[in-house]
Amino acid sequence: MLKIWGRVNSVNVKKALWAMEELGLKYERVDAGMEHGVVKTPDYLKMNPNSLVPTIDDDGFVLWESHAIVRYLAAKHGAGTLWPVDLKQRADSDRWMDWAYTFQASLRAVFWGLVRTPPEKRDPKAIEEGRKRCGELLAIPDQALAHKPYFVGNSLTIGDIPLGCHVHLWMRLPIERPSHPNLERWFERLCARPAYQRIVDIPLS
Ligand SMILES: N[C@@H](CCC(=O)N[C@@H](CS)C(=O)NCC(=O)O)C(=O)O
Repeated sequence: MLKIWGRVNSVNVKKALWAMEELGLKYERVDAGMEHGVVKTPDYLKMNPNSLVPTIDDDGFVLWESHAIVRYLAAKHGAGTLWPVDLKQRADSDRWMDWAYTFQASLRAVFWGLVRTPPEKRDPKAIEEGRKRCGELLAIPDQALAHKPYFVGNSLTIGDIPLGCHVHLWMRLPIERPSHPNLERWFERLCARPAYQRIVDIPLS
């Protein structure tokens, strides 16, 4: 039985869970991280020495790093759907997976500042700088989505998954956002997917 450790409000756990749900996999989830603890226990550290979530155990095969998990599960269960079989399409989807980290680096200050920091401890300058930089960065995927519904063509692939989770935070934060019409349409498409509704589009916390 596929097992995953991670709290549901973690953006990186969401990537793995969303992929699992899109692939129709049965799994058991164990709450771990932040208030749930677990990640510093000797047993967990044996699986994941980073003390971070997510971690999966697939019949004895233990894996951490959310993007590696998404790639592994998609390659195993989603050839031709989440996992593009064409080499160039897969490289394209890999590129967007990796680019999600570029966006995350700027989004972090905004999300943590507004959602996980009490008002009296917030750093408004860092939040505003992050917000502006995120707005600039998102012009890049907005342009890429000008003539296609998903990053790699006509259907959802691994290329949409990490950014789909980070962009959700961006879209749901109480902030001013510059207009990115293609990206907004892509986000609406994600929001129409039952798996995205169950896993990703939940209240920010
Ligand atoms: N690069 C790692 C980062 C994992 C990570 O930073 N996880 C965060 C949650 S998003 C975490 O474990 N934070 C500590 C905690 O929840 O206790 C991945 O993508 O899996």
